[in-house]
Amino acid sequence: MQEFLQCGRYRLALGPKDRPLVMGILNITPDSFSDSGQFMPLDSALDRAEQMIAEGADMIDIGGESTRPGAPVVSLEEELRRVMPTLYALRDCGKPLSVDTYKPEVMKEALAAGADMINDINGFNAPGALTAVNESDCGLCIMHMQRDPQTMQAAPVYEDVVRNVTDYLRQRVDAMAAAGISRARMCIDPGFGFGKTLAHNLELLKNLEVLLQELQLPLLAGMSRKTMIGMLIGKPVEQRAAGSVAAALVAAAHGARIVRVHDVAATVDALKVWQASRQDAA
Ligand code: YH5
Repeated sequence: MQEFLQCGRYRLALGPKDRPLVMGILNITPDSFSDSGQFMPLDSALDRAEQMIAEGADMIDIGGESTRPGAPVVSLEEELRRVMPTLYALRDCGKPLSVDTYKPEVMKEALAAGADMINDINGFNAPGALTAVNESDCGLCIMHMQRDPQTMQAAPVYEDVVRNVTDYLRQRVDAMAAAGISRARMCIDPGFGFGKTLAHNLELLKNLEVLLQELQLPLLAGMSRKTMIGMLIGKPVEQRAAGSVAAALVAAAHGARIVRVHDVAATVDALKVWQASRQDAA
């Protein structure tokens, strides 16, 4: 298993003894800006990013399209209008900047502007996605999704969810390696909530070790505030912080090396306590 992730300007320590890294979520979407239908103004986005960094975020994941189940598709132009100013403004914030996109044109623009990582919920499947990231040395998060954000939660079915997700990720990793992309840049993600029932999500969570064993790549887990947490605790999205922190710890205990979260301060505290209690901690 590789002990670091090549991530643009950064080389992130992800050994088994290192504390898992916290990726703070920065949504630049209308539904993330509480009091109007407008998209988040640049100032609020920068404030939120600075706050997450002060709270201990190890990296920032900038997203311009909501991929919540059934959320509307955003045009290329609109996504660029949301993501690019934020990316330029945060370029020298001292932390690796990830961009959450499945559009090759956004990947190219983001990398030209200095993004350190591309986080693709579609596993770099779009025509042109591999070419878009090939020439750079950015980190790559390869996520599993069944179908697409509009239809994925209709009736997800798997023969064996752990097997199917592992096979999908292996196929993507192999295709990317065949295109000349170094494995040192890759991390994998089972895609919690992306075409999965609660039972599927829990089956994956309990078996992250299988993905790790089979693919030998660092694993990123994103469960923060998702419906699976809501179903387990019976609470609306604004009351899911403690449940989300617990999910992040469980993922870490099962071998996740990066957790993607909204509640950065609470997650960092929890991971510090967990890390100190480990027999083999660095
Ligand atoms: C992920 O798991 N998820 S966007 C619905 C929610 C709350 C949060 C109903 N991008 C992932 O965060 N990238 C997203 O409440 C991601 N892994 C990676 N790598 C969906 C999301 C969310 C959806």
